[in-house]
Amino acid sequence: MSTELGRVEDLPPDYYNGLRSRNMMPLWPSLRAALPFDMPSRRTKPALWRYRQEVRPDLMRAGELTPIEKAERRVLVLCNPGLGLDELKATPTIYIGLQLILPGESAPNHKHTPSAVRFVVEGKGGYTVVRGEKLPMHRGDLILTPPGMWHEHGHDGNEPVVWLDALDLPLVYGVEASYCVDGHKSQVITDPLNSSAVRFAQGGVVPYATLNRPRGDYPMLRFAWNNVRSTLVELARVTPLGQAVHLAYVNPETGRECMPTLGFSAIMLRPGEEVRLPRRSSSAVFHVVEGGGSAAIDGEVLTFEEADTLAAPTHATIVLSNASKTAPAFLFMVDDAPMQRKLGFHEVFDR
Ligand code: GTQ
Repeated sequence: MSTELGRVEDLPPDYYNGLRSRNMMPLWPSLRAALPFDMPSRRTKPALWRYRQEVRPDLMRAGELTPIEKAERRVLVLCNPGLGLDELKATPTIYIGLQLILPGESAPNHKHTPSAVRFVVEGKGGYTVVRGEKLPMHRGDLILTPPGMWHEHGHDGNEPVVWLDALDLPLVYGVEASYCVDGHKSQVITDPLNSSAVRFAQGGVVPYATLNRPRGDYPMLRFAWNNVRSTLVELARVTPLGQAVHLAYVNPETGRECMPTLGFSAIMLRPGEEVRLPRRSSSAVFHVVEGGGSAAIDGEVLTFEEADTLAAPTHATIVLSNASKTAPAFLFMVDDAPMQRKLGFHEVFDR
């Protein structure tokens, strides 16, 4: 098989320009770029956004500069420098924003084609209403707003509330399918008790009626951090050192991923622990819930603290280390493995 393929310069200019004028292109000069051997070409860089020194001050300033009515969603978007800032991408498929809502403010009801989740970073009293269900936002809680589901945010407390938004916006926008519908008015809260989180509070047992009805797509909309954290601590007791203590957020009725394109998981690093994650074809974002340490992403070492956020390209080698010899560290992880699995090309490599 030939490895040196013909170049544009090898073609008569009038032929090449004629092709272009008729909206055609020869494949062979671009074939190796479109389908490189063995490893995709990646523009995404290993990246770190520091919360305390950088993101938080800028976000609080946005709170002073831009009233909520002028923002609808007051969000600073984490943009991967390798992908160009205007693309609003942390990775090729993952959008990450940090959203601020101040006491008394609300973000109006709408729905859209991209999938979204919220992961709460700081502040008490925030809530999101999804499908008429009022979902409290405590630090570390994961809240789902599936595609096409009405959602709005509010605030009953008296301090700034910040959460991380993760959306598959780059993917949905990329296929020219991204749009939003304005709800014009607030939802009626039909479920003030957040009953979907109550029903599935304990893994392994589900409400009996679940067995007699078709699988609902999104039976559980909020995953409380205190449950996830305590489950990680228990899982750590039965996981060999050096192997990742890693939990996936799933649909409790199916045991499969809880959203269509993006995957969500939580990792505990035991005191002093270093773990090499299996290398995977999916891209990922990490958000530090508790503790500090470092991430070596394709060999680039990034030092993280609580509430920092990191991005890793597809196919990256990732080694996570806990800097503390006495305290655990906890990370929330977003990846695009569900999309890759559905498209049939997700891979986990031996090394
Ligand atoms: O809160 O509904 O960061 O619609 C981007 C788009 C948040 C939201 C974002 C959104 C939202």
